[in-house]
Amino acid sequence: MNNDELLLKLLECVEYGKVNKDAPYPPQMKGQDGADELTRQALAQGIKPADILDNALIKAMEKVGQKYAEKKIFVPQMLVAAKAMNTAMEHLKPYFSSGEVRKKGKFIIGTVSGDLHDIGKNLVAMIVEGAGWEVIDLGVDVGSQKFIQSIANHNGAVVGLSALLTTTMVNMKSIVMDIKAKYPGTRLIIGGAPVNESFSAEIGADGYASDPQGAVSYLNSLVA
Ligand code: B1M
Repeated sequence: MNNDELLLKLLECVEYGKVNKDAPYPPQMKGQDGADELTRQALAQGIKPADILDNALIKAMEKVGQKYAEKKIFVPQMLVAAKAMNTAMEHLKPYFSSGEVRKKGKFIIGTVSGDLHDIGKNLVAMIVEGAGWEVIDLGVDVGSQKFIQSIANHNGAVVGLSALLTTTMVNMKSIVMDIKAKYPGTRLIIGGAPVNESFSAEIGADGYASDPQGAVSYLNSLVA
């Protein structure tokens, strides 16, 4: 398979939730290589990790989101697609997170309360780590207290909040307020599909990034 064919096949595997060769799901792809094998093959073939991410994995998730919005698929299909994406990302992680040894600072990140989406947050964590920051990843469904406890343990850390749902982005406001009340000097950046610059300003966050590179630029500007 040439590079384009391979990326297209990988996109399909993530879109339809084909995790690896042994996975019985989806039935029409039984016995075929899955996201696991094809990501390894793509790397072995010399395709850049950023191209694998942008041209196969993220595109697949966009298709999955589109089909879900059109009610052509439902939550279980989104879940298997996410599983396939996470399997592929495990192979890319070493390329994104092999940052320089000397760390620029600490970055605490979590997906906010009520929200279980972690693919975007994991990508931000990986790429920020690769840019030379120590990352403390608190996971998903993270509320004020967990962030505050982590700030207490990591003095001076910058905090990143991620949200993917319009129903959970509103939780960012109370988290920002609680953190600022306890640690007024803490710098906070938010991101995730439903939020934007003006929402960030409205809730009193210090920054907004639409993608991982934006988060890196914001963080680096603090230590420049
Ligand atoms: Co969910 N889901 N989901 N889902 N899901 C969306 C977000 C949705 C847009 C689908 C749709 O309707 N088209 C929709 C939200 C609608 C809305 O609120 N406007 C939706 C819904 C409705 C739901 C449920 C409510 C469905 C239900 O149960 N009825 C439910 C909620 C569960 C919960 O959280 N409490 C739900 C559940 C799930 C799964 C668990 C099945 C699964 C998540 C699995 C996982 O994450 N481990 C899932 C998935 C996979 C999606 C879609 C298809 C893909 C999300 C994704 O990973 N995108 C999504 C549709 C879509 O996004 N097109 C959808 C790829 C990822 C790389 O992008 O996360 O945007 P993203 O991250 C980007 C940027 O946003 C940015 O950088 C990342 C890389 O570029 N970024 C930051 C993110 N965080 C940042 C932080 C920063 C800076 C940048 O600084 C701190």
